[in-house]
Amino acid sequence: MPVAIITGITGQDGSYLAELLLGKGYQVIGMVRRSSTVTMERLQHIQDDIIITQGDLHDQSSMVALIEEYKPDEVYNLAAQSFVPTSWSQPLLTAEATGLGVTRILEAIRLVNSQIKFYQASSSEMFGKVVEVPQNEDTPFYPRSPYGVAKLYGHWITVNYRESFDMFACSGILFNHESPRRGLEFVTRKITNTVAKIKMGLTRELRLGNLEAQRDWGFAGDYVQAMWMMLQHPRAESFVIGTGETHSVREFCEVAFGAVDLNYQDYVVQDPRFYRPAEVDLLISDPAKANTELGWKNKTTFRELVEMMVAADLQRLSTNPQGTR
Ligand code: NAP
Ligand code: F7E
Repeated sequence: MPVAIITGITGQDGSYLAELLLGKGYQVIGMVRRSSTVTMERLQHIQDDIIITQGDLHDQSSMVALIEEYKPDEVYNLAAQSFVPTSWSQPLLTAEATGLGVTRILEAIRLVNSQIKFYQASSSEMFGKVVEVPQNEDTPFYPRSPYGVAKLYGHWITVNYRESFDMFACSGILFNHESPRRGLEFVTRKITNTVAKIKMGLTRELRLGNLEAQRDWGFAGDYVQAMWMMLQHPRAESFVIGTGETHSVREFCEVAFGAVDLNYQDYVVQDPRFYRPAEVDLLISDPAKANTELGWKNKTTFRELVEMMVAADLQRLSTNPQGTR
């Protein structure tokens, strides 16, 4: 039975990846940081099938102990401080966790068993103020937030350990991916959750920042398959994963409100509190390499994604108004 460790298993992607790997017959070990409350909401349905163990990206020895104890075949590093606005208010924490945390786990692998395959969750935020449209594996980087800068460090240290120590270390440069399990502060889920609340008469407006920002949004369930495919590929490389389409926040609102027969213009209020010190205006992927070399294809359309998220929020609010999923 292959063994996989997932850091960040309590997050959106961690829960989908755990489901995928269990379905493929893996023993799944999830690293979670110590917390005073339970953060297992996304894992309730598979909690009995996985092993949960404590560890923290800030703590080198917990990483070494984890690798020594569970002897994994594969390690997926999904843990990070992942919310871009927080990276301006907590830039050093972001650098420590999202950046240096990658070196800590790579070092643990190198010291214990350098044959273990490693996946790093890199991000389209590294392209930032894009110098090329669309963005592929060879597009130069220009990050626009402390988060993007930290991810860029994580990406390059992954490439460097691959080249320095011949480790099977992959960097997946994933464009935005969403789902009904997306955290409530990210714009897609903020929109679909508020649309559902408005439809049910629980609130009357949706306050947002920049409506013109454009993103390449896909479905997280499709993207975790690409993570696994990268580690089954004959060579460790970097891959761009995205849909190849871009849509604005305004367009997301239009489709989300439209899904419940409402007009977004009647409810959306622009609020300067949600503008960023530096914005990423346009992201659009060129996933040709993943399509041909991995055989990975995006399956969910933009409209299907938005409608799936609105439907899930309506369903959740009608049965469990306090829960987040
Ligand atoms: P997410 O929902 O925010 O999950 C982040 C995970 O990291 C959570 O499990 C969190 O644990 C954990 N974590 C945070 N700090 C930690 C620490 N110091 N030690 C151990 N664990 C820690 O993120 P996601 O959307 O699933 O994304 C997964 C990864 O892909 C992240 O690295 C993100 O930056 C990257 N990424 C995401 C996207 C996207 O569009 N979703 C695109 C490109 C790259 P708690 O539950 O305890 O908070
Ligand atoms: O913002 C605009 C905002 O916070 C998307 C993370 O998973 O994907 C994510 O980063 C856009 C931005 O995601 C609001 O200005 C407008 O242009 O949903 P987001 P993100 O910053 O793109 C990348 C790939 C990651 O790697 C990250 O971990 O939407 N926007 N109004 C807003 N954004 C938020 N959050 N809230 C608003 O009210």
